[in-house]
Amino acid sequence: MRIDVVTLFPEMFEPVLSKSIVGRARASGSLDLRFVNPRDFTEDKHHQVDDRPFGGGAGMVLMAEPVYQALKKTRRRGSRVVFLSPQGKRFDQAKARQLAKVKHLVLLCGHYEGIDERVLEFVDDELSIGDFVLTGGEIPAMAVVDAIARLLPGVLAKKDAAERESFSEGLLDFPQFTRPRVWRRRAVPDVLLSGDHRRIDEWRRAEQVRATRKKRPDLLRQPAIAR
Ligand code: 9D3
Repeated sequence: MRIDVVTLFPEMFEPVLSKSIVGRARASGSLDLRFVNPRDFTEDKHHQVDDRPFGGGAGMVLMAEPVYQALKKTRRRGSRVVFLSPQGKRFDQAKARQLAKVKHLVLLCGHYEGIDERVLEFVDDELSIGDFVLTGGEIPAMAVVDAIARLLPGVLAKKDAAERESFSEGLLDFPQFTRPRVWRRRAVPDVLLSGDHRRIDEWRRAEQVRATRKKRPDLLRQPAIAR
């Protein structure tokens, strides 16, 4: 899969997306991740990418032309252009699965107060990562890349494949424990040391339901097909 991120701040991404599973996905060729800076498509001597909003108001608006030129250079037939914006539909695991099937994704990051409305015509999808205000679309774009990368074929080990599906069951994870067996007088539940995998599976399923009821009761009232 190829992902191009259109951003005024490409240098924000590499320290995060060169590590861990995303870093491995890129090194192994499962993910080709590149960056395009609208500033490189300006022709004036100050490389201006933003300007004051018509009608007045605080902050700066990303200008249409540098964004349009960056998109024009980047998109091809069959590309999916996603704009990260506080006005977007909520990005969730169902959306991650859907986007992981796309051959070429273009993630457009806004910054400042937003982007000139007239470039939204060149956008297929507008997504938010939640109802809170960030300073730009870069961190949301990193979250989207991360969520997609781990779904690409061959990125997670075989034994993690079921884990990869876990959110789609609509329940939270069961609790995890590792060595030592007793830590500061707190013991690991005996069942996990029993070697009885039927009992372990039953215990884990019960804990999933318990955790979901306690932490995210809203998930139990939602049909799992939405995920
Ligand atoms: C909603 C606030 N807007 C009206 C005052 C101004 C504004 C604030 C912050 C416009 C853009 C931004 C930058 N945020 C994003 O680009 C963004 C975002 C977010 O802030 N929260 C959750 N998801 C996303 S995706 C992109």
